[in-house]
Amino acid sequence: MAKLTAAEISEHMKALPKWERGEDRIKRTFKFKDFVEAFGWMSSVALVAERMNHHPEWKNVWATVEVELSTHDAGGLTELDMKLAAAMDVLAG
Ligand code: H2B
Repeated sequence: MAKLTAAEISEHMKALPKWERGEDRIKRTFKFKDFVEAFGWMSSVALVAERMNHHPEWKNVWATVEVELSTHDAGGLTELDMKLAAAMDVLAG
């Protein structure tokens, strides 16, 4: 999986307005009603991530989940990060 160019990343970010761009990653904080909603969403995302063989870095504190996506094997952002971010947005409703 090839690292995206700066121009390609900018293009993808238009479809991911709630995500913030970091140096080699994208980040978003998701807020839910309570812990069960947050953990339920994480469980749904986990199944997608496993199917993609692409896994998030995330931290859950009660109803909040802080997510960072990066492709470690590529040392930066790839299409996989953009696809997983879009899937997370859809699953969050
Ligand atoms: N997830 C992410 N985010 N980046 C990777 O480079 C990656 C992964 N690589 N999940 C996969 C697993 C790899 O380590 C295994 C061996 O397939």
